[in-house]
Amino acid sequence: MKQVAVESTAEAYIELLAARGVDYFFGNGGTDFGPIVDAYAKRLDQELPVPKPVTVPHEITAMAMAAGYAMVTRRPQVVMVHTIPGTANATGGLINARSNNVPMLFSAGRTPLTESGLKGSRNGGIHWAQESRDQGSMVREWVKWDYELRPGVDLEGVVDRALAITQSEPQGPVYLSLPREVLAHELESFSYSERPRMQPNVSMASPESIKEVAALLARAKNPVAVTAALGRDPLAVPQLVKLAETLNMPVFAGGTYMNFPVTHRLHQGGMAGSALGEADVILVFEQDVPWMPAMTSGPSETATVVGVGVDPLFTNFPLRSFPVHVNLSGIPRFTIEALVNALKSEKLDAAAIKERGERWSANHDKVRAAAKERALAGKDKQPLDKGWVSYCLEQLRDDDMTICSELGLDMSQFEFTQPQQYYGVSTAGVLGWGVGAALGAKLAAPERTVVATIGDGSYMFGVPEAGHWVSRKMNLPVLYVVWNNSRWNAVQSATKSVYPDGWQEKTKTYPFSDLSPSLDFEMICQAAGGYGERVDDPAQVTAAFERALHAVRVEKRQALLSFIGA
Ligand SMILES: Cc1ncc(C[n+]2csc(CCOP(=O)(O)OP(=O)(O)O)c2C)c(N)n1
Repeated sequence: MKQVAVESTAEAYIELLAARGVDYFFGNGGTDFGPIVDAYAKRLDQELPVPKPVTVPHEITAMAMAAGYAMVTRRPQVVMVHTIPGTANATGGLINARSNNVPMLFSAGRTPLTESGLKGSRNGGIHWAQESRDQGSMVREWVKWDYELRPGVDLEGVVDRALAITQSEPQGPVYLSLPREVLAHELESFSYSERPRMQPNVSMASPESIKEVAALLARAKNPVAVTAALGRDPLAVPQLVKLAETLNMPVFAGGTYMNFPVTHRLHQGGMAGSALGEADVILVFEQDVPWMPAMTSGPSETATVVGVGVDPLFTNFPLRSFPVHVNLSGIPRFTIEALVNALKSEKLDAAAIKERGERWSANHDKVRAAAKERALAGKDKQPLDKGWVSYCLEQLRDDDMTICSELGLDMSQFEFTQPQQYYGVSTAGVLGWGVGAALGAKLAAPERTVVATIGDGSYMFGVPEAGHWVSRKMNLPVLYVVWNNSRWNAVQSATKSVYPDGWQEKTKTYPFSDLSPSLDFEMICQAAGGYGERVDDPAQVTAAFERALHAVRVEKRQALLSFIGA
């Protein structure tokens, strides 16, 4: 046991978070924060251990920063917001974190429990109306666990449990509400065990099911792998490469993480589409929507679909009818490694594997050539072509660049090879993630060049002033690439998909998706001391990227390029 002098439960909480290895405390406070603020003031003054405090002027940004940081480091950070208002503003970020399986200790103050009599009791007009009968109910659907801290004696167990649960697979945020009197409770010392009381759950697929799938794969004529989020665990990626190479199995990998090197001869682009119809075994690695039932016929009746992931049933989804004929639930890196080993005892058909490899390698070359062709076809277009602008950035990209993508550029133009090179907004798609996620990624890996590629709509959802302020305050030079098409294209195309010959198409009127006239977004970044440029000439795209990269890499200040695009 370690004993330290502390003045309050709030201070004990901060001591414990630091001892448990939490690096950052992203805060957006209110009247509930007094005990936390005071304890931080003391500990910063006395140079006592703390998770570094980061003031974030909007909850959307705070949640996305913690998520971006955790996506890079795989370690949970703390976000604390103000009672019910802060919880309400943060909920979108929480839904993204849940959907992206990002660990996080999300917390909020709670209005003081008592009307008078205790240190921290109510003393503000808001303290009555801000009470929720059950504050956790605001977010319970999106967290794995929630709790309200009672008088501080259980503090250590509660924090250890929160951190262990958020890191157990499938990972996702937990919620802790912290009443002001509980935080303000006066203490003289705090004793805690230096060893965390518990570890996260780890699960593995059974040896029998691994053997069954290895035998299936050995016999398969056309095995196909699809994945959207396997690369959340970077160590799973080389394992999938090994498995794919053993069988010369094609891999369709798009989604929210870098799951399989795009330059690999077995990488076949994003969604599998018609290739599924010919497959006899389909391995679905961490993919919530492996095909679109309304658009593709999907696999044949006789194909076997194998789910590989921490929860191949996606238990949180109310409706999901994709087959999981064989369920290899467990940490995918272990499952894939076990499959590779099990295949060593199977009899493989070397000639068939060789032929398959040649076929898919040729298809890979076609997919890459088609992407390049699409980009070059746009090289003279005005308004700018998304493929062309993306291609130009790809030509300048090095291994040390991280791209956080939220509808800004065309990800099929990028040839990512390592997990740290790409992160995408969750498939739950609560927009407003990109601005903050890029800041979190930069905080996690300051040596990398971090680029956020964001639609103009998504940029505005992300409360950009809050992000630019944090960037300036914390010296986090991120490059923002804003696709300024003066519209919500997603809403327009979704309308068109349901009404291809409808009134929108006939009249070219766009209620609820027209964002014109657009803003001079570059000036918003300039207002925060950053470099900002509007780009509308396709011949200037590369030079503009070079100027902006110079600003973030050499001048060490944030930059924003606003591409006037289609
Ligand atoms: C918080 C939130 N509100 C609304 C939506 C619905 N929505 C999905 S895409 C989109 C438009 C995004 O615009 P932009 O970033 O400019 O990209 P574009 O559609 O032009 O490609 C909207 C409004 C959402 N996903 N999240």
